Amino acid sequence: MRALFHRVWAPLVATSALAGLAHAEIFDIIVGPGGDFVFSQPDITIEVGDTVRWTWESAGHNVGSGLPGDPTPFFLSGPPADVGTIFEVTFDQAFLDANAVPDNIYAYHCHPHGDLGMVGSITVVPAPGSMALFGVALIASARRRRR
Ligand SMILES: [Cu+2]
Repeated sequence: MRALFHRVWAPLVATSALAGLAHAEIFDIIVGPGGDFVFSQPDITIEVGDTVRWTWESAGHNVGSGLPGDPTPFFLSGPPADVGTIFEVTFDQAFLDANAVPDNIYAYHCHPHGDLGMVGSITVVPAPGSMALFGVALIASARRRRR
């Protein structure tokens, strides 16, 4: 019975972990909507593993991490670009580890228009499923050790 339990549990935990990864979302931000010097939803909160996708609705903008006049090297779309440009950043654990900032808050701005208020921020929080899965894995391994 116990052997059966563990034969069932291990694949279940592995499958759940994969399902968690598949839940990563894409958050869309419009760059320069209506020709205004703004981002459509400048300050957003996402979960680890999610992707932010900026799409240019007007020309002459870019997206770079950091504050106006104080850029950081974490991400940069390139020079100011044309309508239809798309720039994506995936804020997975590897990105967070390589580009650590306090509270996982990534400020960003448009270089030409940052001083005009074309700024935003991405706050990255843990995916709720990740801790639950961690708990399940701990319980499974504890039971295994007790055999
Ligand atoms: Cu701009």
